[in-house]
Amino acid sequence: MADVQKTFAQAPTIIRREDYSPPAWLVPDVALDFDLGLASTKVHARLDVRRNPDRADREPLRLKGDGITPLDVLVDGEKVNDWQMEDGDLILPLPADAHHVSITTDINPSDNTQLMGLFATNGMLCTQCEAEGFRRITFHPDRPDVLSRYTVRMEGDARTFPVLLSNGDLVEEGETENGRHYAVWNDPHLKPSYLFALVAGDLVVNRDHFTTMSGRKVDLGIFVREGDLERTGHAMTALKNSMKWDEETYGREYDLDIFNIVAVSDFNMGAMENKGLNIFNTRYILADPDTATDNDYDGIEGVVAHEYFHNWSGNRVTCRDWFQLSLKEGFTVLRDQQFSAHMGSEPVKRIEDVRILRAAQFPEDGGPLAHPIRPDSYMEISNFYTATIYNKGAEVIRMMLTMIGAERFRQGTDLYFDRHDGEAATCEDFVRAIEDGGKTDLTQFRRWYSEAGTPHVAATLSHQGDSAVLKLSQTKGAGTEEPAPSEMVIPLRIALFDRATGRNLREELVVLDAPEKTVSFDGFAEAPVLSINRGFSAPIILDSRRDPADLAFLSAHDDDPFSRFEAMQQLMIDHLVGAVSQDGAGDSGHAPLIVDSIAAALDEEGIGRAFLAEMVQPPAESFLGEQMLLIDPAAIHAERARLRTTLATSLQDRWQAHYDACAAIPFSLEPEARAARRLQTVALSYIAAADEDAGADLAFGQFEQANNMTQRLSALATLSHTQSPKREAALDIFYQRYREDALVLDKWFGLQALSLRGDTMEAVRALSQHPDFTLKNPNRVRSLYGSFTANQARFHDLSGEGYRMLADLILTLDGQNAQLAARFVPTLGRWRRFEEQRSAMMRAELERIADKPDLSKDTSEQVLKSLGR
Ligand code: B3K
Ligand code: ZN
Repeated sequence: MADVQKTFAQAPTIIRREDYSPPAWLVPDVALDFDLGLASTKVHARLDVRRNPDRADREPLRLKGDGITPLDVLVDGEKVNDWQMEDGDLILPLPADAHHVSITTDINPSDNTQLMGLFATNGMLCTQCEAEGFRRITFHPDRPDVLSRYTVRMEGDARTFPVLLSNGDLVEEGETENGRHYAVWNDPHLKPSYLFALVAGDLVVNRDHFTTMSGRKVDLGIFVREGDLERTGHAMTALKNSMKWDEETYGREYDLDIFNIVAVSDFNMGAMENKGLNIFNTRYILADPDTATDNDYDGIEGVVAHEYFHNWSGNRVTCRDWFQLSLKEGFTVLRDQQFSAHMGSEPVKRIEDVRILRAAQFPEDGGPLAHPIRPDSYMEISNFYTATIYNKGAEVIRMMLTMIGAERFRQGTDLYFDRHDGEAATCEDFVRAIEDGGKTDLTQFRRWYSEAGTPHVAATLSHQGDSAVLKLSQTKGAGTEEPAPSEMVIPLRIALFDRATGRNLREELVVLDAPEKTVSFDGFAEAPVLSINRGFSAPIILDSRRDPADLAFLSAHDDDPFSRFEAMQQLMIDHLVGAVSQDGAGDSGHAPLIVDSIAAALDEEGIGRAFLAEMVQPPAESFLGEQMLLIDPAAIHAERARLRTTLATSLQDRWQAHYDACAAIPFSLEPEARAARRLQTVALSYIAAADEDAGADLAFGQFEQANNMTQRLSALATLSHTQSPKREAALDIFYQRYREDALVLDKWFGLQALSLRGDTMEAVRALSQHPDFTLKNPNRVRSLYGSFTANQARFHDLSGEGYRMLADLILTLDGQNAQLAARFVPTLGRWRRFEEQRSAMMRAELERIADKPDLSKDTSEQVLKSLGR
């Protein structure tokens, strides 16, 4: 009996999309009063509650709570005692249709290691409420379809908390007694509780302003800790550029007089789009050339834009329930991708986006945690902030754009924003607005919202008489025992090239919307070369057997840069997959063709350096693994390294020439200089692959002379893989120089965990005991263990030590930061894809985690699903 009860108590409740019903009570107004303290904050919440006229039943008021107890409860000003607690929630019977409910709670922000709700970080207070953190502050329906107007008063010690911020406009501030002060903020916009934010602390501010398209002046502020102000310029520029771009591209104007950003160092995610008060991980705000790489600059620009764009896609139009998460996240990712492409290089940005999709989303979609972009059920919503919801969600909306064109898409989004402004909407509302505004029919296209899994498309081009005939077919569940015909709507941009001249003869959008389709192109006396899924027009896996000579041709002649890159990648994939499956007999592959094609690209006049840097790198080991039925990480690593060595030695002079040309360009943040650094990094790694000692010498020289973090770090990364004595020297110099700078120290941890040296496992274990390592800071945890799990060759060591170390980490973290702990589970969750020995060890570690009593809901869900329970 005891066991049955235990199992019952442990099995987390499953929340289902089909069970949605509108809220029983609405809360048009919320007034919050905070008496601030790091160890004790008293929260007095006054909720104006009304029965929802759409609901006929007379439910009591149920307010969600998580780990809080009410100190007192008042209804219409009178203390009441007839409330009950159930699973942490407060249930209050209410006689009439409208009441004022006041509740006081007392919380300890310093004890809040989950970093959800109100928590203390570096002597300041800040909040994170999405998805269900508000209920850790006070009792509330805490669901995104309950929208309220918020007034927030906070009071606290003026020296500890000189800055007091919340959403909306500052309406009053002043001093009280005993060195205390207060501020009152009012947000005129209706918002769900997950967008509530409060910050109190000792911060300095970079102030600027932006004039909107209708001529309104908006005060902008980026709040950081003393000493960090100098590093906020890039984020501010990114913010202003985002505001302008959203006006020009989507017609969206900012709607308050103030837009503030606060940067904090302990944060579970990248940033949070709270209305008028975005809270950021410092990592996505702080940058200067001495401490941030070019990639960091791009990350900041993209995340600042993403959070800003949420003001419309997320805040003005929010989600009805959490199953609709992709409504705001998928659309906002698409918007930030478009913005970054506009600010930088469009093809290079597309290559990066596809790399991320393939590295993070494809494995998820093919594994035990696969879910549609609009899931049907969940146990813990925090587990659904996934690459599927975000990145595949963006791809699905991008396909709509591809099919109807920019103008009609804009008419669709205009209608969406008009129709649903101030509402909590659904994915279905979005699709309908695109249909109505964009004058199109997306009936069948909607399958992308309900089906998980990456569709596989097979394409063959044959030549008959004067026609080129393209045969397409699609399947789902490839790699499983029963691949089945599929009926997704798949827009494929194609082009046909003349083999003799390299000219693009025909370009078209072919929409595959049946299990099979044949399209004929007339007027081709000779068989053309097919370029397909150009620009990655659909998030699919192309199964076609491509002639290596055709791929080499496209890598040189395709006029879509993405497709050139793709052809080169495919050539390398075919070679490496063949080499791995032939068990080391990879010489029979396409290595000579790859060498020639890359040589040609390296010699090509006018090819962009940033693009070239992408083009010449083999696909990631994780993505190569995806192409195989059973993954053998050691074999993949060995073959990939072999190809790299071949490229390195056969093209040694060219790498050196490019290296020298790039290194000669003085530092600036201009695109040409950045592109040169990107290529220089790749060239350096090839130089070291051909000759480790020469590479280490060159890298050490670069390390010593560098006047910026990009070159310093790429040199250190190259050194980190070597046995050179200069490696330790450089790591030590770097550590001494940056030991006080948390974000740079994260790089130092991460780079050692990514080292390909045979002793990396021991190094990671030693680093976990380093005085600067802490499990309390999510960035630091990710920098060491996130990097190590990405190090396919070393993490998947046959000893199984890597798996044990990861499981130990998850078990330790689970009690203190469940969200962070659960994020590490999917790595082990891939166990079924690995060869027998590794697979068994990974599974055993999952079992060990599952056996822990009191496992968090977050980790349980991921572990149970990974084990197929
Ligand atoms: N909406 C937040 C993510 C919240 C994650 C909660 N576990 C950041 C973003 O996507 O913009
Ligand atoms: Zn987002």
